[in-house]
Amino acid sequence: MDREKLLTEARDRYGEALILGEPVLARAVIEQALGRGLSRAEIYLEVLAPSQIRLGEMWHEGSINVAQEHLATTITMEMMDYLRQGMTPRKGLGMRAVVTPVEGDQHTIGARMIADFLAMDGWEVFFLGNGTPGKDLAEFVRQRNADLVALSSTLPEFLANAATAAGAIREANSPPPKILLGGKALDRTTQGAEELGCDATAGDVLEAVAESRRLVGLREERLSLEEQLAMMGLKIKEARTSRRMTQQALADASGLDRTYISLVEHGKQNLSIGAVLKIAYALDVPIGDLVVSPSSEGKG
Ligand code: B12
Repeated sequence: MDREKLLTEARDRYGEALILGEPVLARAVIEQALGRGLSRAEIYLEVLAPSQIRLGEMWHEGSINVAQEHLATTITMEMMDYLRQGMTPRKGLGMRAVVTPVEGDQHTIGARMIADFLAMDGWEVFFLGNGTPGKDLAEFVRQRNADLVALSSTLPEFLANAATAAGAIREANSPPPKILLGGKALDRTTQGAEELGCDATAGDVLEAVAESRRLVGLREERLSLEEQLAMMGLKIKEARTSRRMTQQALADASGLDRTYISLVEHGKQNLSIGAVLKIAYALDVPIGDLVVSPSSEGKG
């Protein structure tokens, strides 16, 4: 079965298991997805994350209640624990990161994902499961001699706590670590990193990893071919879906096969320059937008 179909099937079945509140079924879906060759990172990003977000919509619409949402969130946390155990991190970077939701914010899943992807990237990561008061966080960061603090804020009303934490961290640490801010709250504010006392903001997990590296000066690090293809695949998929194109439409517009596009989007196809050009033209994006690497400049 094609990867896109495998992912869709895993997402649908995992979503059903969450709504039913069936941890055993959820685990079986994830085990089957792994058995069928989907990577742990793909399962994190394309099965667990969208299922949680869908769950939020259902809760918002009132089609599931708070108890069902709590159980489903617990199941996803358990699946993340399970997936994390089998992850093989890259060689150690010699960098330490503290990852935490901001004080008051109980949304921990996004922060946990950032922590896990940083760990996979070779960082030594301390994940503080719950929002920690700024002063205690600053002290912890000092004790651990962290190079980076990644703060996660889902609710905009807690962004002020990110600024407070950043202030406390800077006061207690000389030189201070780099401070990265992310999470859904950023979609609902016009405030930028600087106003919130942080060094940078980032959107998703891949950006978080790239931006973290840039902040601590790991600019020259090269991506492996596998990583570059995975990131390029995600960029292509992002550009295609934002243009509301199906894989078939992109295949037709680029003169490539749909199965080939599917492999590309999942980072499983080593593309020729010609194929990259065809895809860039069909999507009407500059080729440089598709070729990303952690060493490229991020936003400050
Ligand atoms: C699960 C959940 C909860 C759980 C959280 C449990 C837990 N242990 O995490 C509980 C029940 C506690 C909860 C509570 C509330 N919630 Co809630 N919750 C959700 C839900 C369903 C899923 C969140 C989630 O896990 N998403 C999946 C993760 C992977 O996505 P993410 O967090 O956005 O993270 C991604 C990025 O943002 C980014 N990222 C995240 N952190 C960081 C950090 C850095 C440094 C970087 C670079 C990137 C980054 O990377 C991640 C991967 O791409 C969402 C629905 C939704 N649409 O998101 C609502 C949602 C976030 N909640 C919402 C609300 C309103 C609440 C409550 C106020 C409800 C209430 N009336 O009590 C409370 C607030 C409690 C509090 N003080 O925090 C609203 C927020 C609306 C808004 N104003 O923004 C949402 C959107 C639901 C909705 N549609 O209304 N919630």
